[in-house]
Amino acid sequence: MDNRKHVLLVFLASDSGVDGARSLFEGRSKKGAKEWLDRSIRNLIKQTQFAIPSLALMILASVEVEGVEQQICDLRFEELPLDKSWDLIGIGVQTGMTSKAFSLAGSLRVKGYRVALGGPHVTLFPDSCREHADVLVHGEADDIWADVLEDLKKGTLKENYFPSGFPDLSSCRPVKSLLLDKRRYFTTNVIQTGRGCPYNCDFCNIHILNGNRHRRRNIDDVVDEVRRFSAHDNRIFFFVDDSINASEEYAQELFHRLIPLKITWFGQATTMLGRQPRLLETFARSGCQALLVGIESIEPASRDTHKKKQNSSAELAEAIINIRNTGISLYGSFIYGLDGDTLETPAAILDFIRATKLDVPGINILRPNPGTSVFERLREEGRLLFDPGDLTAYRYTFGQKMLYQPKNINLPDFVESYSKLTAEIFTIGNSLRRGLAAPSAKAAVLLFNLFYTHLYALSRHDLKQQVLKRI
Ligand code: B12
Ligand code: SF4
Repeated sequence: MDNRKHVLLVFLASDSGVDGARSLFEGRSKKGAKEWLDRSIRNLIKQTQFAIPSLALMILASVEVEGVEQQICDLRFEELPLDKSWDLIGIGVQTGMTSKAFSLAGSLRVKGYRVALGGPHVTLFPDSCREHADVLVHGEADDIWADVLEDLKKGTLKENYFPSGFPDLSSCRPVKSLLLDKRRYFTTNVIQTGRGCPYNCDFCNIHILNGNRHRRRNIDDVVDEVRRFSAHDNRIFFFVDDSINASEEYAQELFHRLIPLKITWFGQATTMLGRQPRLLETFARSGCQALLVGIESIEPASRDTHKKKQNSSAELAEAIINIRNTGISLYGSFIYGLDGDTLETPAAILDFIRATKLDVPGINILRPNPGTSVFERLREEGRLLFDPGDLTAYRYTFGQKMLYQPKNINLPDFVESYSKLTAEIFTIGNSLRRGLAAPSAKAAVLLFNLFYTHLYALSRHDLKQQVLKRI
C-alpha cells in the first residue's frame, strides 16, 4: 500500500497577453475568416511564447519532506491530472485572476480534494480567499511549506500558515529544475537572486509583498544553481529579480563569477544601469542579451506624482543609449495615462523611442492594482471604472479595458491618442526594422514586436468598444 502523501501544485494560465490574448468582445464583432485568423495568431503566440515555468512552484516542489511526493501542473500546457488521487492541491493566486482561481478551487473541493491557496493575492487579501480554501499560506512560503507538508502527513493541517517574517534568503535552499518537462518551455533556467525593493512607486506593491529591504541570496548558492541548471538545460537563463542591479556590488561579484560559465541571459533592471559602466560591462561579458527596464514615464510631473524617483527624466535617454551600446537589447516599459500626462505625452514618447532606438517598446495603460497606493488614491478621487469593493471586478487584460479615468484627458480622447500612438509604433515594417537593428537577441526582439503588433490591435479594438458602449 502507498502510504505516501501526494501533493499537486497548480499554475493558472492568464486570460491576457502571451498566455491567451483574446478580445473581450469575441464572437460578437468578428466572424468567419477574421475570427479564424485571430485564433491562429493566438495559438502561434501561445506556442512560440517565451513561456517560463513558475519559480514559486519550483521552489515549493523542491521542499523535501519524507513520505510526501509533489508534482507541478502547468495549466498553460496540460489538463489537471485528476485520474490520480491527491491529498492536497496547492494553487497560486494573483489579483486579477481570482475568479479563475476560486472557481477551480471550488470545483476541486466539491470533488473532495483539499485545496491550499498561496501567492501574492493571498498575502495581500487573505479575507477574500478564506471561504475558497482549506488552507491559506500567507506571504513567502519558502520555509512554511515544509510545515504544511509535515502537518499533511500527520493529519493536522491548519487553516492558516504565517511565516515568522521574510525568509532569510542567505540560507541555502536548492531549487530543482529536473521536475519540469523542459520541451514545453522557452527555458527552464529561471533564477531569482534577491527579493524586496527600497522604492515605493505608487502603482506597484512589491515593496509590500516582499518588503522594503533588498534581501539577497548567497552568491555561491546562485553560481551553484546556474551550474546545476545548465547541466539539465543549456538554453538561456532568465533572472526574474525585479531589478537585477538593485545592489551594484552584489551584481558585480555574481555576474563576474558567471563569466567562465558562458551562459546567455535575460533579466530586468533599472535604468540606473546606464550609469554603472563597470557593471554594464560585466553584464555584457557574462552573456546578458536583453533586459527589461521600467521607464514608466518621461513626464517629470508624472514621475513626481507616482513617486518614480530613481532617475530624472533627462538621464533616462542617456542611460538607455549607454546600455544598448554595450550590445544589450532593451525592452522599455512605459505607462501612458499617469497623472502628469497630457495629450502632448504620446508625441514625447514617440520622440523618445526614436532617439533611443528602444528595441521593444511596451506601452501600458495604468493598472490600478488593488493593494497599491494608486488604487486607494483613485478610489478616494472617484476615478475607478470598476467596483473597488469587488476584488474579482479587477481583471488583467492586455490593455484592453480602461480601469480608471485619466486626470487631465477625457476617456474618448485618451483612447484615441493611445490608439494612435500604438498604431504608429507597432507595424510590421517597424517590427522588422527593430528586429534587424537590435544589438542582440534579434529573433526574440522581432517576435516580440510582431506579437505586439497583433496584441495592440486587439487592445485598440476593445478600447474602442468600451468607449462606444460606455462600459
Ligand atoms: C517573472 C514574472 C512574470 C513572468 C513569468 C510568470 C511565471 N511563469 O512565473 C511573466 C512575464 C510571464 C508574468 C506574467 C504575469 N504576471 Co508576473 N511577475 C513576475 C515577477 C517579476 C517574478 C515572479 C517570480 O518568479 N517571483 C519569485 C517567486 C519565488 O515569488 P512569488 O511568485 O511571490 O512566490 C512566493 C509567494 O508568493 C508564495 N507563493 C506563490 N505561489 C504560491 C502557490 C502556493 C500554492 C503557495 C502555498 C504559495 C505560493 O510562495 C513563493 C515562495 O516564497 C513578479 C514580481 C515578483 N517580484 O515576484 C511578477 C508578478 C507576480 N506578476 C504579476 C502579474 C500581474 C502578472 C500577470 C497577471 C500580468 C498580465 N497582465 O498578464 C501575468 C500572469 C501570468 C500568469 N499566468 O501567472 C504581479 C502579481 C500581482 C498580484 N497582486 O497578484 C507581480 C507580483 C508583479 C507586480 N508587481 O505586480 N509575470
Ligand atoms: S516598480 Fe520597480 S522600483 Fe518601483 S516599487 Fe516596484 S519593484 Fe520597486
